[in-house]
Order: sequence, then C-alpha cells, then structure tokens
Amino acid sequence: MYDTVRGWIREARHIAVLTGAGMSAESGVPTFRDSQSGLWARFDPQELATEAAFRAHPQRVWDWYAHRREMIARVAPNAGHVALAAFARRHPGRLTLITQNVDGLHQRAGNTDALALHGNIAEDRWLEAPSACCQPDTIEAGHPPRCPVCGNLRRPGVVWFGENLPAVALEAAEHAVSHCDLMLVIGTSGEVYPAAGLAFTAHQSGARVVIINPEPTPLDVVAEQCLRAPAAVCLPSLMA
Ligand code: BV8
Repeated sequence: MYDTVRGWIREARHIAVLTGAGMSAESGVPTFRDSQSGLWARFDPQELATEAAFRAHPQRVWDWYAHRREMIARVAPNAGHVALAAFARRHPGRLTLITQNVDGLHQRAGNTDALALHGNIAEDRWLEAPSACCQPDTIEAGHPPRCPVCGNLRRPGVVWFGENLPAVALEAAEHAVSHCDLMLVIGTSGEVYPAAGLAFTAHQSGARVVIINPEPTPLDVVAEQCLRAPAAVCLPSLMA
C-alpha cells in the first residue's frame, strides 16, 4: 500500500494536499476532536469560534485565543510538516499545500505559500471597519485590546464559523484540487466545509485521493487508499 502511494507521488504531475488539526498533533497541538484541556474543557470550540460568541463574551473568547497562542508559540513543526516542505522545495510548482490549520506550522516549516483557508491565529484585525482613529500604534492593551478613541475591538485574524473563507485562498484551493492528479488529505475529520468539500471536488475532477489518518472519516468514500497512520510517522518515507 505504501509503495503504491509512493509510486503515485513519484508519477504525479501535480499534488494537492489538504491538512487539518491532526497534522499538528505530533507537534503537541491538541486537535479540535480532543477534549479541550483544563480551563476550556467546558466550552465547545464551535461555540467559541464565532463572531456572536466574541461579541457576547469578548474577554472569554480573547483569552481562549491567547491561551492557544501561548501553547502554539511553544511548539515546533514536526517531521510531517518538514517532509511536505522539503518535497515542495525539491519539486517547485508540483505541490499545492492547503491547510485548515491556523497554527502557522506549515509556514514555519518552509511552505510559505500554504493556502491558509481559516487564517492565522497569530494575526489580529479590527472587529468593526476601522475609522481614522483606529491606528496600530495607539491600540490600548486589554482582553481584548481596543481603539482608545472609538472602542473598536481587536479580534483574532482567523475565520470563525459562519464567516466566509478568504476568497483568493479558496479559489486557489479549488483550482488546485480541480487540476491535480493526486490529492493527499492529511489529519482532518472532514467535517468542516467548504474545506472538506475539496476532497470531493478532486475526486470528481478525476484525481486519486489518498487519506492519511489513524481514524476513519466521512471523506474515506472518495479515497482510493486510506493510510491508517500518524502524519509525522508516514510522511517522511512517503515524500522522500
Ligand atoms: C462558511 C479557525 C459560508 C477558528 C475554523 C450554519 C451556519 C453557518 C455555517 C454553517 C452552518 N452549518 C454548517 C456551516 C458550515 C460551517 C461548517 O462546516 N460547520 C460544520 C461544523 C458542520 N462552516 C463554516 O462556517 C465556514 N464558513 O461556511 O461560510 C457561510 C457563511 C455564512 C452562513 C453560512 C455559510 C467556516 C469554517 C471555518 C471555521 N474555523 N478554524 C479557530 O481555529 O479557532 S475550523 C477549525 O475546526 C479548524 O480550522 C478545522 O478546520 C476544524 C477542525 O477540523 P480538523 O482540522 O479536521 O480537526 P479535527 O480535530 O476535527 O480532526 C482531527 C483529525 O486528525 C481526526 O480525524 C483525527 O483522527 C486525525 N488525527 C489525529 N492525530 C493525527 C491525525 N491524523 C494524522 N496524524 C495524526 N497524528
């Protein structure tokens, strides 16, 4: 099975890769499926990762992201991130990396052109459209920080549930999966759309789909091969 997939990778003209939280699991970043640790055990990410939650409880949501940022600042890309970045470097233009992850680990490993469908947790932006008074150098610290003149809040630069994905990244991802001959779907439960839909688009466009995930997912129906293995364990040999 591994030799078959290795052969498909060797022959592929263009490979599209979609990654999810499982890609960062071996870096020590808990996945969304994992029960939230400690303080956050009683909150459901799908409740917290929304604009409504932020407007209703700005401090709680801000502190949840601050907690996740501190944890992500302490971790490093794993062997899986490194293997994908090394392949992309050795074969310029042959691999398009699409990620649902907001942890920036693919970018830190070297995939600086990764299509970050759900944004980046390290970035902030204004909650309301900024006025002339909303200047980066006068932001008042706080939980969340705000404009001292009009009170406009800073919010994490991620895509919340119910928000549209960045159109440029999504279009580039749709294009990549419609024109690839192989798609690797790594470490995602395949439950969040429109990202999960990319696997179906690849399949309908005639690409082979390979899933790398220790567990079954709803996307398995379009997979020609499912490698039941952790990403950091199998990617280094697959992408060699
Ligand atoms: C949208 C950033 C158009 C934030 C994230 C009602 C109203 C509005 C929208 C909807 C609605 N009903 C449905 C929707 C669509 C909704 C959606 O899909 N909901 C789901 C829950 C049904 N989608 C949206 O809202 C999207 N926007 O549709 O806009 C629109 C606009 C208005 C109105 C309607 C539609 C926006 C979705 C983006 C949300 N933001 N992240 C933040 O991070 O705080 S999503 C977030 O959760 C992650 O980014 C990621 O995408 C997702 C978690 O999924 P996974 O990455 O797959 O991770 P998970 O933990 O689930 O699974 C890990 C997997 O790894 C497991 O399978 C496990 O087995 C595996 N694994 C574990 N260890 C390893 C491993 N694999 C390999 N190796 C290992 N070692």
